[in-house]
Amino acid sequence: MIFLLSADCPDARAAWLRMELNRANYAYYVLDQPEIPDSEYDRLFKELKQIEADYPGLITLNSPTQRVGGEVAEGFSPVVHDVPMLSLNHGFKDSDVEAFDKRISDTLRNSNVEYACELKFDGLAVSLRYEDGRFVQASTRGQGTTGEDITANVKTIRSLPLMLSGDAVPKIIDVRGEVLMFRLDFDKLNKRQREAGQRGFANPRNAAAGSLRQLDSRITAQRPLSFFAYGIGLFDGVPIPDTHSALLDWYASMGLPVNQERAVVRGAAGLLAFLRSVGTRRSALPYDIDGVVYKVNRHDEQARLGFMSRAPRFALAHKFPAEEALTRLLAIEVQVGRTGAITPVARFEPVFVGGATLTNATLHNADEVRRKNILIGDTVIVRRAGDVIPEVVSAIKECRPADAYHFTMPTHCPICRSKIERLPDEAIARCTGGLICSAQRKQALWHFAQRRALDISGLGKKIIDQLVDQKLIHTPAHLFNLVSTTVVQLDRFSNKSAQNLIDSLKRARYTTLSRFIYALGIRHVGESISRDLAQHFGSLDALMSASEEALLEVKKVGPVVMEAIRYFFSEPRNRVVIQQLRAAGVQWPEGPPLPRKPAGSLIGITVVLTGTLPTISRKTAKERLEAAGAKVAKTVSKKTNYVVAGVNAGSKLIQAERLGIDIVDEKEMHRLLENE
Ligand code: 5U1
Repeated sequence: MIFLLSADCPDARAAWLRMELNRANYAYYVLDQPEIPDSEYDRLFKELKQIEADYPGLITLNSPTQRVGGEVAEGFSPVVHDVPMLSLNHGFKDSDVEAFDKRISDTLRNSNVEYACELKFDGLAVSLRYEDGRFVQASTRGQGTTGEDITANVKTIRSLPLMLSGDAVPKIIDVRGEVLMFRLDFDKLNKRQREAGQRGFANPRNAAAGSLRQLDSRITAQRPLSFFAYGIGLFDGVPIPDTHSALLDWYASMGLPVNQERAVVRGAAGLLAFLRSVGTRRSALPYDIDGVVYKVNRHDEQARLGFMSRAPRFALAHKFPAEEALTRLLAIEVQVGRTGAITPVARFEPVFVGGATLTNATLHNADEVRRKNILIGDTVIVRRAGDVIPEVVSAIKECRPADAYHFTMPTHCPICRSKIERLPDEAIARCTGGLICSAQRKQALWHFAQRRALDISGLGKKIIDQLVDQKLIHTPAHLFNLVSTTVVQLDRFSNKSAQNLIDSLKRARYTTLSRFIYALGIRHVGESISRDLAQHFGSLDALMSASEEALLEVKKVGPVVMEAIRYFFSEPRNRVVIQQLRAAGVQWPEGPPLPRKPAGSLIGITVVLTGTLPTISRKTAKERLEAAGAKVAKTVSKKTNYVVAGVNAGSKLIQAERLGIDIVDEKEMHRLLENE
């Protein structure tokens, strides 16, 4: 083997160096068992770099030198996931776990279901594509169907193999898992950041997220990120193991990092025992977790259970209770919302809880403050509800100081001095100032500019505050009169960013009817109702002049929503703003309303039946579906809308899962037949 070390044979030497360095990386980052000293690693690395500099043709995709980050990207391109990245249903209590196990046992008719249990990492879900064993792409989850391309950044994660090892390497595989930062690495990074005069990150999750979102992958390369694999998306070329636990073993055999804190158990008792055992060791783990995940172990059983909208029925995330902390309530102030809603907000002494420093939390409404019996001056328990939204849980009565006092709802708006009113049947008090109130104007503008509404990029809250406070705009229509010479005078604007905002306003003029309806900010009219209204009426004029009866014909529009729509369009001020927006060039394609489907119709829907249905034959199911207008196909393709799966469903179910098609059971099929 002497010739491998010879400098006369650079390709062999480079191959040997790559192998040695990759092995050292795996031993260090995955097995946590360093094989060679750092100085030796650095020496081999330097030598490989030199060979590659002298012979660029020898650079391979799996060379460890390719992890150091490359050129600066302008943005992240979208990546459509071939198999959607799902989320998990959540449970918090033992009874949620018992109900999960019962549901599964009943559906599978198996009273002793086998589960794979894992940790729920507090990181970011990513999908890694390997083709013929080679790492080719990494993407974020996004909203599940489309994420962002973060290949250059993920490539810098040392524990990730750039090439899968072993004989059974698939032609294509999407490995799903979590990118995270170990606590020690996080502490070191924050120390470095502060020493460099930069702000530290609040917690390891934020640090991991911030690192993955770097446009310059050379910066990511300096961030100590880790990865654990826990799932699969698209795959081709080799059959995958029968169980989830075997899938993870297979991943590990190919060199992918798989967490070893996992177990295969049976029944609810097994699941809860796993949770308790992890709970006792949680603080000793070197990374943050926020719970555990239970998955039905057998893949064929997973397939039989199918999915509910965005989450699989075969899995449950059991979250640990939110962390709580004590602090002192300094004040209860009120905030004015887009529709004038007055929300009491608790201001308290800063307190670090659940990975973030909290200083305030919404108290929702005056009744809630009374119900919780919280006085200003109290010592209160705070937490992050669902580990995100700050919440005041309760006051410690024993610590109540003598001068603690009750919150009273102001009679007048703190912003515009208009009267605050509370309708007898409403929990919410409202400022009656409407668009006279600058707080409501700001919120309305922000809502209007949101990505899901007119999508005016570059128009954030701070800019809206300035535009309103300096009386440069009053209504959304005024936005379209802005010129860059005005914008550039605001804080935080350069000539270029001012022009960018003007350009994005130009683009935002071309929208869709449903986005425009949503952007108007009509009470109770969210994105989904806006879509239904646009589809139903086809034009804004038709919607604006719709009668009560016509509005009530729209799916999801009941009396409350109907009233809100009628009230909005009856307001002369709102009609003027709409007119101004149209005059400013805001436009959308309009057409005749779409023909309404006859009741009970599944016209245009393609369904595939597979397996034995519990109560009716496949023949009867086919007849019923066809009678409702559905096409019943024999094979699953991208055109399939639903797969109805019964017991012993086979390859069609697996194909549906791979293509991300909605899988329903017989019960849901009956619901479809009734509702559509
Ligand atoms: N450990 C683990 N985390 N996690 C997150 N497994 C796991 N599986 C997931 C997610 C979102 O999803 C699949 C069950 C679809």
